[in-house]
Amino acid sequence: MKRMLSGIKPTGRVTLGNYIGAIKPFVSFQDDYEMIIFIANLHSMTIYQEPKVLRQNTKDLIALYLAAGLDPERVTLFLQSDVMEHAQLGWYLGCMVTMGELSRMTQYKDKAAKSKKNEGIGAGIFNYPSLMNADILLYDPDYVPVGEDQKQHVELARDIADRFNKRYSDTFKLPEPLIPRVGGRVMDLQDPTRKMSKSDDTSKGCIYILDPINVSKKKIMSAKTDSGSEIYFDPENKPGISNLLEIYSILSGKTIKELEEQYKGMGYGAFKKDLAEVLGAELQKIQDRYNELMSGHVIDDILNEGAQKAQRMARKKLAKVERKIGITIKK
Ligand code: ATP
Ligand code: LTN
Repeated sequence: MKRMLSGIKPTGRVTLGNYIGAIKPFVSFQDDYEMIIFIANLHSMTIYQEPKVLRQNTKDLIALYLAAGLDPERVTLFLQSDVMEHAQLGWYLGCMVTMGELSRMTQYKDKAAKSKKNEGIGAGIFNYPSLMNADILLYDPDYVPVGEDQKQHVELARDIADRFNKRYSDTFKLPEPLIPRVGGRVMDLQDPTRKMSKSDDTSKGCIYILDPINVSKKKIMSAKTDSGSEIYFDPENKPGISNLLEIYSILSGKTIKELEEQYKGMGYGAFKKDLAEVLGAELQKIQDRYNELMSGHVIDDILNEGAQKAQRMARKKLAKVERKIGITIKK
């Protein structure tokens, strides 16, 4: 069975972008792949997190993974901070990447541009890809399913793995990013030229999975659409409606072609109303299951078991790395 690995940061309330671009695909992959999924809480520290809020976001994220259908019997689910090897390998790999490579990462460039002038940019944002490289390379995954915005980081992990293998000897598998063809970049509903992002200041264009259902439906109804009234897929000239078509396609299981056919000759209003209903029904299912999970104690047990499994794999790989690079002096 091929192996997949991915992570999500507990940096804010989980959005429809995270759900469509990451969580929902993970659930569909679990039948055919060995999955390793973690909460990237070390990564969340690159931006200040209110401790109480971080704790809540972390719990929410785990419960949402499970509520969306991830099966802990088949998937290794854990907190990144429970497996110290991530930080340790991150250090070694950070010594193998260049400042130039890190400066070319668009996520760093975007976040640096957005950061407030007088506060400076935390070094964590710059160094972050090294930790992400370690997250990936510790487990030898074949694929790393991520949204479009993370492709560059996975490619860097591949380059660093190759560099290490050539400098020492074959140690890491070269991972491949896996980007959903539809839904890899869900756009903001009010500004469909920007990615829907949980750490943005405005929330009008962003749907949160745990928001009251009627609030999310309203956001769909007031999503910015384009001039003209026809419904067809054309991200360049009709970014608003194309974004809604992608969301609808993923939630309904229908192809974009089928949806274009179904809504031929109909206006934006009817289309949005149906999409709002489909979204509402999916969110309701997730929220019901989430509420059940949050009232029990299963989450702690699942995380303990996940951490133990992940530690076993990570320790083995780190020990191998440390032997190869000469850190270990025992034979
Ligand atoms: P931030 O906005 O704080 O950077 P984020 O939501 O982009 O947060 P993560 O929580 O780490 O960052 O993202 C988890 C996963 O969700 C990643 O695989 C990412 O590519 C995917 N993702 C995030 N936003 C979107 C989006 N708008 N469309 C599709 N996938 C997305
Ligand atoms: N950088 C990612 C989150 C992340 C990740 C990973 C994804 C951290 N480590 C390893 C895949 C594999 C983000 O910002 N969305």
